Amino acid sequence: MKFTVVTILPELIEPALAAGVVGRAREAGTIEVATINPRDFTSDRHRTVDDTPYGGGPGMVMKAEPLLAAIATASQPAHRILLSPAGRPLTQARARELAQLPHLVLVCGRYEGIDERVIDEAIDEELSIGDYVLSGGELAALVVLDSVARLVPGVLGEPASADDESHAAGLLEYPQYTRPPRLGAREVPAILTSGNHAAIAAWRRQQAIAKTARQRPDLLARHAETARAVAARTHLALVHHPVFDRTGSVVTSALTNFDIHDLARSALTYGLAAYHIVTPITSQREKAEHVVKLWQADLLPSSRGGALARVRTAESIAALVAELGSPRVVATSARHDSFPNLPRRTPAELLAEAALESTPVLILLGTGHGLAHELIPDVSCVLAPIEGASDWNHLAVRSAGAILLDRLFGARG
Ligand code: 4FV
Repeated sequence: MKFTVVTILPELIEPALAAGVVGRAREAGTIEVATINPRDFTSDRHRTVDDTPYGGGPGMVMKAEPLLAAIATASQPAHRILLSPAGRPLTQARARELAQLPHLVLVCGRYEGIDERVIDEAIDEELSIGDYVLSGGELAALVVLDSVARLVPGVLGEPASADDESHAAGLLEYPQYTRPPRLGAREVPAILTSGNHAAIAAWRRQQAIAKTARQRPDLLARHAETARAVAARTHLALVHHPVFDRTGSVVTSALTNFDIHDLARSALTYGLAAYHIVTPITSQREKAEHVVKLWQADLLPSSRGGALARVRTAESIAALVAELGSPRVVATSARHDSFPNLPRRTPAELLAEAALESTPVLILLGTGHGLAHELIPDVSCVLAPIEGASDWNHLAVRSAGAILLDRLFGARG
């Protein structure tokens, strides 16, 4: 694989390639690294590559002609990348894709940036290594070069070592240990010297999830496998008692047909175990069971019937908790002041915690003016209220339910 770095400071690139796996790969010819200096494509005696910005403003801008001429000399086909804070974040997944390409041209800006017409004319992709501003693109180019080159076959001694490292599977890497077996009071986990490779692999998986949950819950939220696993043991309950009415009195609200259908469809969409309609009123439970039966005839998986097949009824929250066998009970609310003494959790935090457990998760959605919190026992935490752009938050429960499920289990772009 070939890398061409377009930079007015080539002396920043060479040293970084003088050692390490990438340096050795270059010596071995497994990868090729060249630099092209836009200054070599200037015609004035000052070899000018920058000028003042049109429209005024601080600093200088890199001129288009020397850059375009430099980029054009790079052998084709080439994928031309500009390193810029405006670029798409570099990820391990993108590094893996780029390592499949024959030639990357890495264009390094300096000063305030480059003339926009270079991007229009000669850049295929903008990449950023992070939301901060460097004095030049060279360090970012080296980060891309190193993260891509090490994935090129033949560069790493053991290609497999790239498979289960951090981010390879969307999780952080499990803890690593080597000799000595005891360091002061700290011992290497016994499982690792057990020789039981299946158990070691399972331990490492659990440790990777635990570390990701602890240190990068945002990553876990994007880890489809984890979301699917937690969703499959998550139950959604629509609670009609005890809830508040507009005056703050504790009441039993009436079941609506919409709520039966729409939340059932959301539950199926996000792969939940079941959707429970909780009401002490027998006739209301019978109504729900009747609606489900009505749609039984049409049980095509993609049909509404398929969604309703996951609808259950329960007389009370306590009965449902008993039926599920001490699930982790999670309350929801549109208000910040309900369930005052319970911990708040964002969907990512809840997913991270639930990922480390194996118990069912029961999410309570309140009807009316919300769950009568002091009357609902064994709630472990409350999901933070959904907040839109205005402080008006009276979403229909079926909308709030869909939003929360997407934040918990939705595929991330
Ligand atoms: C950068 C980044 C970055 C911006 C102006 C170069 C500098 C200067 N590149 N990820 N963050 N580039 O800050 O890639 O021209």
